[in-house]
Amino acid sequence: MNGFLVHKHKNKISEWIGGDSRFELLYKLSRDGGSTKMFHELCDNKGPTVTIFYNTDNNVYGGYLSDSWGRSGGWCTDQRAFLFTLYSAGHWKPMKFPHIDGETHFQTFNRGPCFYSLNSFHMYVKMEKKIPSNFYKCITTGLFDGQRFDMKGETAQSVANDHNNVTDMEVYLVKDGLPDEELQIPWRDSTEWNNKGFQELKEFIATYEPFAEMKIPEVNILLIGQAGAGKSSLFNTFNSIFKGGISSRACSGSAEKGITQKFDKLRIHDPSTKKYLRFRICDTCGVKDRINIKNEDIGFIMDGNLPNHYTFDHETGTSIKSPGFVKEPTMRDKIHVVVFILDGSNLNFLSNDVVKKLQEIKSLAIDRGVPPLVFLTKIDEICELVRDDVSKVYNSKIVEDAVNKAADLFAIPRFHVLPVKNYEKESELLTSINILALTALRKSLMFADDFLENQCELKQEKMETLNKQD
Ligand SMILES: Nc1nc2c(ncn2[C@@H]2O[C@H](COP(=O)(O)OP(=O)(O)OP(=O)(O)O)[C@@H](O)[C@H]2O)c(=O)[nH]1
Ligand SMILES: [Mg+2]
Repeated sequence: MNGFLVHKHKNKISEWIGGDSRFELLYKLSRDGGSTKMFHELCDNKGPTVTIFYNTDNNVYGGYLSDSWGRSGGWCTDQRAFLFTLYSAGHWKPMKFPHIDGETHFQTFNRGPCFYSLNSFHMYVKMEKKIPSNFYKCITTGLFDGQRFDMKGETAQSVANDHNNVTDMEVYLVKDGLPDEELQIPWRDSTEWNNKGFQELKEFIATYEPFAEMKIPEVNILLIGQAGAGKSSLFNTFNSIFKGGISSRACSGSAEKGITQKFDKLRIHDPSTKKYLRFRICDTCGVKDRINIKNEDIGFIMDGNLPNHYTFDHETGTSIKSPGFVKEPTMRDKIHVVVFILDGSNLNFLSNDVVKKLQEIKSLAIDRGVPPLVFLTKIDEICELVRDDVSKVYNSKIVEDAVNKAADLFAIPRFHVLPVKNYEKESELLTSINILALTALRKSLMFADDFLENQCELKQEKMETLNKQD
């Protein structure tokens, strides 16, 4: 069983420690059990470690120790120790809480990892079976009390919601930096990572036409996912590839309430043919924890009731009285494939609310016969190998694990999960990024055609039944 830390988290912790570090999972509460005997067997005298707590409210926090853990010694001082937080209620908010002075941690045989003001358990902690998630009740005495570590104004309430009930806790050994593991045999076949491979994909997409018998001008690809997962950036990535340079037509970025608030059906112009490509990318606002796009609104989108550039009203929702509401949508208005955009760097920390919402949206698609796909973004943030060279994506064990995790989360086959890396800081196009993005786009066009073909068959069957009745 792998740990939850991915490149982005390791990178931040390495930066705090100072220098490149490699992390090796020593102990995992849910895997190894909550006994201090097991913790000491796996972690004692190993060298510097980082301990991470994952609490039930999606707060992720922990502590770093440059000394080894041990069974004796009582209160000790490690001047390089620090506490930190990575996520607050599922949101990436990294903060380091450095040592001020005095003792930093307690060494004894009958405690798990014990920092001054961040303690785990005495002797034994058992798993409590609760809905929505099982948890381990860790110690809260003096939790983040700011006596030994500078909390920079943060408190037990702001960091951990005033409790230490964790779904898991992990201890990693911190070693000097080495690159992430590279698989010799790729976990998925791919086109060749060269200009020829890219041109073939581009040609496929440039000449794509929707399933002929449906007689629609273009297919509609709906992008849906967490706020900030990279939906608008994905459109920009596709657009940049055909434009031949980095472009930013759909607004992307970061904001608490999400950047995109409208429903836009965006087209891409191909300057080589001076024509629009035969699909529209339907960009929506992101799924969040509280204020959220309503399921009825998603249903309206899928059924083709919402006009282009529709602005959502999360309080009142949409009705047939909403401006521009399409009362009698035809096949050309409908969504033909739904693509869930998941932030690969955040997969282990998705809140239950967001997962539930995304699963509900998947059911809405399945009910309508619309095929779902998952695109996993920000893979450069989870794997160093991919960050340095995107063409290594299928040789990355970390990306393979993330793809498997997303497939499990959505209960879909893993070949329906496609990793992508959006243009975000690059100033020029890169063949490897283009190939990965167009591979994903080609798959969504093929899925859209499957949907159209199924609809066509259903229509024909209906006609035949009617003819028989006549
Ligand atoms: N490193 C990296 N950053 C990315 C990637 N995709 C998107 N981003 C960044 O993530 C942030 C959010 O991207 P957006 O495209 O605005 O996300 P969105 O899903 O449209 O967000 P909302 O409209 O708010 O729902 C931006 O700062 C992007 O630059 C990626 O593949 N890798
Ligand atoms: Mg957006």
